[in-house]
Amino acid sequence: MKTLRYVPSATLMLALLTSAAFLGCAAPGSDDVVSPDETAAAAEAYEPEAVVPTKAHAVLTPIEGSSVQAAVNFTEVAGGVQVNAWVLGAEPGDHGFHLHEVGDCSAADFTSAGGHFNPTAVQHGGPGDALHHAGDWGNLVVNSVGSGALSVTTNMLSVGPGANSVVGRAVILHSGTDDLVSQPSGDAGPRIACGVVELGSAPPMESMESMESTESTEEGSDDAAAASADESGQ
Ligand SMILES: [Cu+2]
Repeated sequence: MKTLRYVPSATLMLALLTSAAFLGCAAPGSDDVVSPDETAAAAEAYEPEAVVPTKAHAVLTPIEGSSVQAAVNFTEVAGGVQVNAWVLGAEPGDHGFHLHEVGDCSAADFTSAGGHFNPTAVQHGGPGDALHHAGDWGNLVVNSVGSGALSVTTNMLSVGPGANSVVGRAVILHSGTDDLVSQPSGDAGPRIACGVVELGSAPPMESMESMESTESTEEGSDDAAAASADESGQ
């Protein structure tokens, strides 16, 4: 009789131990979830053995008085990072669009984001120029109804940790055109929207679908942006 009584107890104990082991294994996976508050310091918080993230995004906040909307997705691809951006409610024309060094959009004029992200300490230029800042994406072309898109693939940025990581930096949309020549920032005028880059994908938007089908390289970015603008109803 004693043996029969102990068998169920042993089984129960084994089940409990198994559950504990399972929970113990599952716990580290929760480290993959990073809250928005944690992303600012995320670039330095990664451990070498951690899983390297492949997607990041920024949702831009407009300057006071503006209703412009914009977002950017960053995706690790072979040879670099693909940058896909869209904008709605902007003035028609070419708008300078860059990755800036500091992930801080707290200033009313967004100057808190600092200058262009330029880890290689070279001159400003267009994304297809031999020399340009890692954060030089040229211009986001906005059509007559205020929407536009940009797609750039660059080997000067990463989503994962490192000196070129986009995480914790800021995306800036300018009111004017980046002439791709003037130093240090293309004379692109005031900053009209700013967003800090965080891990994960941006919230899904209708305009994302047309952009995801757009493939381009640094050299072809202007054509791709114009094509995307045309597709969206220019
Ligand atoms: Cu800029």
